[in-house]
Amino acid sequence: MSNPTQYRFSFGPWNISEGSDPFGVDVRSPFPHEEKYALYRPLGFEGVQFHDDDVVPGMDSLSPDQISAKAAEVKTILANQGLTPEFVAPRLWFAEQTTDGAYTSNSASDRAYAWDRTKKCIDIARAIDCKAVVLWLAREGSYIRESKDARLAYQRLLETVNAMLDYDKEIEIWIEPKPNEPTDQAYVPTIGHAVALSYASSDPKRVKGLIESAHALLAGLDPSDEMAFALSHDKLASVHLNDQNGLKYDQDKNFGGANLRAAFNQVRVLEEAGYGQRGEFIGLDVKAIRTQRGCPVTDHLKNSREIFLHLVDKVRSLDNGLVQQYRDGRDYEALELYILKHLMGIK
Ligand code: XLS
Ligand code: MG
Repeated sequence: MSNPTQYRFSFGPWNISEGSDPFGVDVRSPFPHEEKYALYRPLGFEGVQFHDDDVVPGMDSLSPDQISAKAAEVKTILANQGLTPEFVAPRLWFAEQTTDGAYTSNSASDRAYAWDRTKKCIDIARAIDCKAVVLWLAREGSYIRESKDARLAYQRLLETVNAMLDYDKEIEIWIEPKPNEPTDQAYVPTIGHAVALSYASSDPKRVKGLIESAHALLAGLDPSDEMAFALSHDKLASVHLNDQNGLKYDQDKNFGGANLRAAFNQVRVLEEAGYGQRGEFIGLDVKAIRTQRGCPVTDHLKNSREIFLHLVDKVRSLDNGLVQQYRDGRDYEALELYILKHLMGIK
């Protein structure tokens, strides 16, 4: 038996204070980005998830030298705070050129913008000593099916992945699927799509997946099964644990906040597979409850981490002999009662 996994945790600066109600008054002010790094360690986190412009704000209008100088500054801040950059993701959804998609846009000049931005993102990742680039393919999809040639779009996504692998021979690409929002239908909605892209790529070992619980739920799928699928292909590079109450807007709720049993099963699948033993992070992508006041607002991060660790205890104290006995006897009624009582702390 290997030693119990010492989990390490990450989140992105967009998880602090942001995420207020788009249909109501602002109940909390934004917290300055540069001051967020000092909050990580005290909250129990050592990994920082980045978008490229979290590292270099306004990067589209900066020269390569200005970009390197800013990235070097952030690298020093991270080192001073004892933090590790987990990944950098190109933010390909706020620019005018990405309105109709980035890599799959119908416009050649928009696609050229997306590729240029992606190269800059890889350069920024390398400049802060990070070898992972996350592709959350936000706008790669359609609002009406006839607007794009979907088969061509898939080819373009694969060409982009290959071009990235070729541009930098060491980076890994972690594809984060999501089925909808902002588009009506996204082209890479599930981890199965991401894994297929990986195998089709020119270097499958360097193309993996990142599974966000809420995104799997929005696809009508069980996050723990999605994770198990990726793990069975050794393609789970990271997770974004959070929760989601049914098929509605992307809620990024606290981990376990909507379905504690589903959260337990995600932890169980990760723990049973030894996820984290090779340094993989437990990433959280949670937003504070929209009505929450304060500055900075961070309790959702601390609490989601705490719930994860309690669930690790629940997984480790599960009587696996008994589970096996119920499986062997196909007594799933007894198994379900045992699981529910175990979660409630009833003997
Ligand atoms: C949005 C995504 C984003 C990624 C990084 O839903 O989850 O937060 O993790 O681009
Ligand atoms: Mg995410």
